[in-house]
Amino acid sequence: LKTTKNHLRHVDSMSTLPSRAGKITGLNAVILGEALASEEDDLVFPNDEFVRQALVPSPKKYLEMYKRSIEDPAGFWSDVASQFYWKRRWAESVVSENFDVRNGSVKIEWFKGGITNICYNCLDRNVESGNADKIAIYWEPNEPGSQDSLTYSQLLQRVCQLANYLKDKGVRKGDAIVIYLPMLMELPIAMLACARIGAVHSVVFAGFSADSLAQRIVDCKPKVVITCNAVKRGSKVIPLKDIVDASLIESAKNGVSVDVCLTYENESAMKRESTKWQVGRDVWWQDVVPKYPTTCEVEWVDAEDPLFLLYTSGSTGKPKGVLHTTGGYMVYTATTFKYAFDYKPSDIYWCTADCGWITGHSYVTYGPMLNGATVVIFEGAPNYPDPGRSWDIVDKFKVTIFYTAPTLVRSLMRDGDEYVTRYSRKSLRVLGSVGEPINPSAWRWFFNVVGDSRCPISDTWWQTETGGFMITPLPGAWPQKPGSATFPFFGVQPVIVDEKGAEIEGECSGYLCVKSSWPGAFRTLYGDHERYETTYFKPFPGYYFSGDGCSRDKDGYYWLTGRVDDVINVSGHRIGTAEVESALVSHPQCAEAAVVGFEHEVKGQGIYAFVTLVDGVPYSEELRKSLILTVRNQIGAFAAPDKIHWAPGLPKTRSGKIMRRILRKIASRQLDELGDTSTLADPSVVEQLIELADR
Ligand code: 6R9
Repeated sequence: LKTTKNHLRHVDSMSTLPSRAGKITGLNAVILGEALASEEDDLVFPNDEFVRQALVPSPKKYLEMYKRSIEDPAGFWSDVASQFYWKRRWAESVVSENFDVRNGSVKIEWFKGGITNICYNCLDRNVESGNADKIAIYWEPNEPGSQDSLTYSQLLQRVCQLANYLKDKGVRKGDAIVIYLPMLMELPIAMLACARIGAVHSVVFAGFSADSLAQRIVDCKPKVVITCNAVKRGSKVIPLKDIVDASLIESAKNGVSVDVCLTYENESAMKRESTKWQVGRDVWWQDVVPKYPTTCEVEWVDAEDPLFLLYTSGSTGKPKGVLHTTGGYMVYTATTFKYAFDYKPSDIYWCTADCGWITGHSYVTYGPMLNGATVVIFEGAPNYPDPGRSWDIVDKFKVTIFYTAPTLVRSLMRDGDEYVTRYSRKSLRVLGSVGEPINPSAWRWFFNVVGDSRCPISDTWWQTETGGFMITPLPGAWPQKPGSATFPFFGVQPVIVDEKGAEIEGECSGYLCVKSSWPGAFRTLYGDHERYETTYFKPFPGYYFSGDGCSRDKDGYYWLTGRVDDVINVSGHRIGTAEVESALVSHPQCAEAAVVGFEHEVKGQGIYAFVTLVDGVPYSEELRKSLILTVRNQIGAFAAPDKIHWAPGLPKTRSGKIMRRILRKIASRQLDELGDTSTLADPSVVEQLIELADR
């Protein structure tokens, strides 16, 4: 209770937020840019017109709702949950949790005993309430010039056909299905079909290599793998089915064989005649699925039954299977979507994330569709055929809410304003950012150039583990500070702790933790509850530890400062340094590798690898390329190191621990800030590394 009170005090400081000075008028949004003491004092106010129509139009309204969500979570969340369809209402206790490892095993349950189905709530509920003919999905293919769309009732029919097919193949409640698809409409269709029959989907981003896919297949043992033959990204054709074939050979070697590989023929990328085929196992989607009935009984599930598994990177080489359940996730993604984007039924919403990441789960598929929103899905790359493509799509579909990642903002910013300003973008009203901290200059460009200084930016901080937004602006509710994710969402109690796990109050920096659960929280790591507790609940007992550093300023705004563990964030993609290291050392000529992140102008962070070669092997350009190729093959192109630094030795402590602190400094060329190297087993390796820095 004490921390809750403290937290409410932080939030209360908002009621004394600097108010808009009377002298500044006439602008849509007022930017107090000039005589700033620091970024903390840089306030961007929402314009009056926006505030008038906003769902949460003032700090006061937010505070009222926020206070209730903290003081009476059960009341607050059951009111929200009642807007959904429940076959049977949950039992007496809305939430039951043990959040403190010191009191036994960590357990989180929301709406336990409630019986529902998230696919039903996304589709049937919208169809039955008058939205049958509303567009659910606009699909924009890689090549400009055409488009496709599905209404809510058409989407429901497609989902039912696939659900019936899967049932026919023996898929039952609780069975896993791996989905390895690019951004075709079939990707959300597949997710929703699984949810409809209670199967647990595990979407694997279609940029992952055969080895990474195999690793995930071996872990979750799916009954069916759903993929397509190929995809075109920009001008490049990627033969996805070949990757799946290789991964299935690899999985079989590890004792996991998959009976059915349902393959969508993505004709524009590759004809079926050119696709390699294993008769008996492989089935063309178009040959079987359309033959099934367009209605399918819903499998009613408990709120705590698993909905999906999504593998994410941690600080060891083995990806973690983050498990989300049904009821709490449903309520949480729907509510966060609605408030953080100030969603109105007339909005056209486009999130550029791929469904292979959590953002595509919560904010391409579930959150928006639970609200009956119209969602744009784009198959291609944002710079093809040119860097104006995003704005072309915005104008084409009259997108009102545009949600993307800082890496895209920075790369478009580099391409020049003219690619933006040649399009109207008048439809836009809310912008969003996710994946990594957005630097104030990119924020400003996004705000001024893309949004014509008219659209608030929701810089949403959250994680695969949190299921939905945790710290985020509510557009229209309060002034923004470029680079700050601002304040916690309803029901979320962030705390900042020091190394010892003691909560720090007021203006401070430290480790970002969360006190007590929220409905969208993950419930375990698949098959490894112990790792769940060790990673997230043991570092600071009593709290969920996010792995992020954070500071809070004098006005109570939160500023995320990046990961504090061995996870790096490249173009918003989470990559464990250990995963890249283990790929590198699998190369026969690599003896040892240490990977760190370094600041990268466009990607946010780049991957910097120190590599020690096997004795007697000389450095060569060819070897450099072959090392990079190894990582591409084992993890995926997005994890390829930007820099290989030859290292005759690595700086290690006497107990053999690599001192990454020193490697980070070398990677960023802060050579006069190496700090104390005296505890190294062999301090001379540092000089050698500096000598080889630009080789
Ligand atoms: C949603 C998502 C999670 C990590 C997280 C943090 C970083 C995400 C951010 C942000 C600053 C934001 N992160 N959003 N940092 N500001 N708005 O990206 O999930 O892939 O699990 O990554 O991303 O470091 O810990 P995930």
